[in-house]
Amino acid sequence: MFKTSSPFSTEVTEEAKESMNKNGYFLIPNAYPKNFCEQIKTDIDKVNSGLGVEKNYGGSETRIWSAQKRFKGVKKFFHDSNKLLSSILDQQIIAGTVLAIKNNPLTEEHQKNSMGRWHIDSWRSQEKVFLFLSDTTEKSGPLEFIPNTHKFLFRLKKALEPGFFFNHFSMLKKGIPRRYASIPDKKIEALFNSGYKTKPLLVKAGTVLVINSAKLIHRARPCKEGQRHALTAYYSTAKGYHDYDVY
Ligand SMILES: O=C(O)CCC(=O)C(=O)O
Ligand SMILES: [Fe+2]
Repeated sequence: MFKTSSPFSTEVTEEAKESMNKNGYFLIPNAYPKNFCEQIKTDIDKVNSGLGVEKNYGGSETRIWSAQKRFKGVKKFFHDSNKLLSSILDQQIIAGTVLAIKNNPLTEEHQKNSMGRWHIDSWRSQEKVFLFLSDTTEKSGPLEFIPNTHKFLFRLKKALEPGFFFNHFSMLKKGIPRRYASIPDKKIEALFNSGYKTKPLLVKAGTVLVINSAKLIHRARPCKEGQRHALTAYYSTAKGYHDYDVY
């Protein structure tokens, strides 16, 4: 039923490598066929609780970790993604976990969860490979990021700006090193006013994104209508990070 060959040609892999170095991301449309995505969505919809399953934002977001161990299609994506990223980084690399995520619209009482979502994932290097399983729209809670925020000079300047990366959100858990840094919405508004633009990923199901999510400022836009399913392979995470024995 599934294609066994890799969906990423040598050419695409070379382009991805170049674009990762320059832009911190690369998009690959039509990497997987629709029926491949639909099967994984059906698998995801059957899981609602158990080991390695989280509900967030008032139940509007379901996170299923170690999805490569649960679903056949995700296992294929995991292998393809490992191969792709190993070529991009010129080193053998294996995802620590694959997250399967499902977003439903935020209910009225959870509207506060639409704020405070912009962040970078880590202060260390971190790459992620996404496979979008649903067509995304402005309203279905697409991943969005701000191009050029991965650049060294931008990061240096903002690391020195009070309240940008180092602010009350990111200082909340005293003594525990935060894996990601939240950036206040007001600071993001100021960025937009100074000419930076958001790039919401309005894509067809089957699109793959490679992104350096430790550098590019991003968020999942709050879902207002429709539904969004996606996979994310996590690289360069701490050992055991959201890796569950779900065989
Ligand atoms: O769900 C998404 O599109 C992004 C989520 C995210 O940025 C994260 O989990 O770090
Ligand atoms: Fe993130």
